[in-house]
Amino acid sequence: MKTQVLIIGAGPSGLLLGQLLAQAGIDALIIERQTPDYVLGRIRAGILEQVTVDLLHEAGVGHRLAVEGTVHRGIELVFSGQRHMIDVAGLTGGKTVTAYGQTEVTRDLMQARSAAGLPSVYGVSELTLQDLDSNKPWVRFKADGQTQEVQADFVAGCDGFHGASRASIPRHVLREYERTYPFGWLGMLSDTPPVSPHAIIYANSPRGFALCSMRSLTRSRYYVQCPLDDRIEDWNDDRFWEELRCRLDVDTASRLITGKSIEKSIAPLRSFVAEPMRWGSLFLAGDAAHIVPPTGAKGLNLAAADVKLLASALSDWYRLGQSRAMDTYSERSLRRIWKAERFAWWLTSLMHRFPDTDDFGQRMQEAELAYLTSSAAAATTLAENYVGLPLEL
Ligand code: RFL
Ligand code: PHB
Repeated sequence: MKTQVLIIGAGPSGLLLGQLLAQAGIDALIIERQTPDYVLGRIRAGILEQVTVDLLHEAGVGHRLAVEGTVHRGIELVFSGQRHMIDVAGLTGGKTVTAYGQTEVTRDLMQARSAAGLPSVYGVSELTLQDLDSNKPWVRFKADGQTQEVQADFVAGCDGFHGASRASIPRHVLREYERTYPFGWLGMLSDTPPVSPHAIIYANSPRGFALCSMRSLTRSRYYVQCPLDDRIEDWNDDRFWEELRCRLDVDTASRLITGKSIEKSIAPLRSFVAEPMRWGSLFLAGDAAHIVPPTGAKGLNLAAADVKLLASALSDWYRLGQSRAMDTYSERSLRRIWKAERFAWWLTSLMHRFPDTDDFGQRMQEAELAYLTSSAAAATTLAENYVGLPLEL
């Protein structure tokens, strides 16, 4: 079998790339290890930058987002037992973020793909990537018990942090930068009205970080920082709600509406960048190339930005025969990625309790938060990073 662009992974990166390439008249085949239901069952990101919202509209998958997404003009920071609003829109000339779950973005993209009759193969295994350093790369995989081979002009590695694409780049070519954090996030989803429907709440407390987010006006998403070796079984719903309450200011805690959880999961936190993002005919995008701790809500947004640059680079190649945008893809993407890495690392460091955070460390975090919420200059640096830096820097 042959295709122009073989996309590995049907997460948000792979699906959005497939959609943008289809609009540009470029053939693409998506192969995915899991089933569609499994992909849709992973509860992950919830906050979309304006750049991502615009891109989803441009890709023709913005109808439901426009109706069901909740626009947030600010965020709230809780520290020293008090809640403070950061007027993100006011500080960035009107830019906002939108609460709309990654599962919904994925569902919209999957539906657009199947409605257009575009090809995807789910449930692939034993994937190997071949001749990536030539202009005739090909892959072999198993699907429905049959071994298949596909040749392509280009391969897009959209297969996430644990995928096969990055692992196919020789060690001497790839440079990896990594930091792991000594705690995780315990996330819980519940069909209860969000405690703060108009702004995400980020809380710093001596007991650790907490986050109040939402998926809709009737579905909440909350997180608490937890030790990495905690297990889900250690956290029944009552313990979760109690811990969350303890980390919030009294007013927010008193307004919290609790209920039965419908999902709970523990995620480790990691910062990671792989350079370069291109090797021969292989291009990496999204979590395959970089990971940020979720504190800045940047992961999915960075993935969307990579895909935008990659789709337009591939379109320049097929439409105009120009390779310049492809040749500079890695460098241009990485410029923005490193800035987002810095922001996510900084906000993570500011908001969490580390094993070596002593009383002095706690007061330093609180002093920085007090500065952030009282200085327009400081608040602006937070706001402009939170809504997302311009696509091309
Ligand atoms: P994904 O979503 O991991 O998709 C990769 C896909 O590739 C498949 N795959 C393979 N397919 C074929 N062959 C193989 N060998 C394969 N190996 C893997 C996988 O099955 C999968 O379907 O990567 P992608 O598309 O790059 O998307 C990235 C985002 O998922 C990720 O960055 C965000 O979820 C991060 N994130 C957040 N990002 C935000 O922008 N805003 C947020 O509010 C936000 N919150 C979060 C988050 C991530 C979290 N966790 C669990 C890590 C909150 C959490 C808790
Ligand atoms: C979420 O809604 O899942 C969410 C929101 C903000 C973050 C991370 C996750 O920073």
